[in-house]
Amino acid sequence: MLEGLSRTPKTLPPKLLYDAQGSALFEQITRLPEYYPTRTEAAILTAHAEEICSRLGPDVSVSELGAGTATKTRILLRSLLQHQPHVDYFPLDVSDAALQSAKGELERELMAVNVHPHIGDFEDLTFIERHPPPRLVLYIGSSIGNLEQSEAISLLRNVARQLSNGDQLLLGVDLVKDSNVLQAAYNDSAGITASFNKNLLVRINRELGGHFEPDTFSHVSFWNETASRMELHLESTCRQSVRVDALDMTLRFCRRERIHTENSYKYTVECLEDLLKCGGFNVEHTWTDSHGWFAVSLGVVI
Ligand code: AVJ
Repeated sequence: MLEGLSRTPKTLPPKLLYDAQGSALFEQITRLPEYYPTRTEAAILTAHAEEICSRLGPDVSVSELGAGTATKTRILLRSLLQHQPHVDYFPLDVSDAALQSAKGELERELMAVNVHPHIGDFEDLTFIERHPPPRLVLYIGSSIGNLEQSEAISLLRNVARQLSNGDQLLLGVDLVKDSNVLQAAYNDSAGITASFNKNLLVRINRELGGHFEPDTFSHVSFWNETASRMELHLESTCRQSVRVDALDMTLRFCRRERIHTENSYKYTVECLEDLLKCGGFNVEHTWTDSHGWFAVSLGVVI
């Protein structure tokens, strides 16, 4: 927080959006009529779960980066249980609350899945290597879209480094599309995305003794065509100073000054497949939906 708020322009990493409240708000976003990514990816997984599972190694263990409540993952696990009697499932997420909900729901619905939650971000991925091979790593939900291209490549290389011959990665990314569809998805009419974004200020207030007045900031989102990304910002509606006690810091905002809170990069299928190759994987297959809005790729470690 200190590092990001000291920068010009002020920038905070999107993983900070996911405290318990932020994760709950994101769950609400996934159910919004305008937010197409979750339901589109779920439809791809449902339509192709059998084919995906038939391309996997025998008796895989499954790890997942940024699993959240693992709602979409259940589609795959259900299908995987047609191929193997048990699944060891290792979800990683920054939100303990989301992981607890994932574990509860999964163990209730799929008794042959053993859930081993792991709280953390993507800085330490050595937990993957400790799981029994053959391995399947899930990185679905397009959260790779939060990363700059160079960061995305290093993350994939880091994943590949934990894997052995034949281990696989299933990667879900959001695709470039009509900017009106994108704009609506990140600026929904019910204002849930705005609350999700502003929750970052509420979190700073609660956890760091911040004195933000969330109502003096507005949610700003737009499509940056040159960079191929949606951008989310919090924009100060007035000139103001905000004290953050635990950081011993007084933040100064000009009117209209922004905190950059998130990028959500959109790919083409070609860029997605290049990304996988650069990250150390051979592409086995890519599935998309009928609109070409979302893509899921299966890669095998080189
Ligand atoms: C969780 C990163 C995939 O980029 O669409 C949704 C987060 N932000 N609405 C996305 C998000 C605003 C989401 N990811």
